Amino acid sequence: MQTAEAHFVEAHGARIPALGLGTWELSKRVCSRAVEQAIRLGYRHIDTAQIYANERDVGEGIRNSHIRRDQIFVTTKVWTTHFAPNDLLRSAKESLVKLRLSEVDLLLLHWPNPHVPLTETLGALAQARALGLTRHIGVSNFTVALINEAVSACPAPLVCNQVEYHPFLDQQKVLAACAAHGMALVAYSPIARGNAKSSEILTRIGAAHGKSAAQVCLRWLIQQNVAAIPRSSRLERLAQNIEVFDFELSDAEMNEIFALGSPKGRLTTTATAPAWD
Ligand code: 1BO
Repeated sequence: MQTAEAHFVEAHGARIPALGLGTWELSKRVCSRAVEQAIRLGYRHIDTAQIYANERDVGEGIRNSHIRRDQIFVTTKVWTTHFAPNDLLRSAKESLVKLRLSEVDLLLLHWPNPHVPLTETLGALAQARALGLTRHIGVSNFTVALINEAVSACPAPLVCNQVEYHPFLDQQKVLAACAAHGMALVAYSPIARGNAKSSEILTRIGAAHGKSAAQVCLRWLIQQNVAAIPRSSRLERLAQNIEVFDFELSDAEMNEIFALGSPKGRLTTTATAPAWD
């Protein structure tokens, strides 16, 4: 059987494991246990963020798994209130202290912030990379226009844009912009926060492969060369989410799923996103 460890999305020298664990809204023991269990199940990519307030828990989970540091890909993100250059570097160092790591694999700007010049923030992000605080840098929740602006302004390659992406949200323009710049797309909320299971189409396609609607969503993303970071703290769900490398969706099935997407299918609300988004 094919395993998650063998699948990567590559961009500017970064090898991002195609299936990772998202940790948004996980905290304390639930978070550290989910991280530890995920790694034991074969996950090699863990995603956290300063604003999730769980970097300590994520670090503890990684240590408890006893995985070798070079076997695991760790992403964290700088929140928008720390985009002034000195503050960004200070904040990135603070994340490393909380994670108890000497560097992360990927450091992202979590959300665009129109109140701080992007060039300055990107300069500091590139400096974080030059200082060895992170191996790679990227952005999150960037629109096509902002991706183009960021790529021209950044002194170092941006390896990814992490955005909400699932069958009900059409992200083809963002995906095309990332591809045009050699950037990977990393999908958060990839199973639409559990909404996948109420889709008759996803359920039917899954049944044809002996898989769930959620597994179909993940497979659909991976077949687009997108990395997916589903969140779960339940062992059986963690195990199911990684069993997506032993089947293949046909072109007809892929297209049927693409047809479910709408530009209005976003689930991340202004209650969770910064007010200026
Ligand atoms: C506010 C957090 C959104 C996903 O990272």
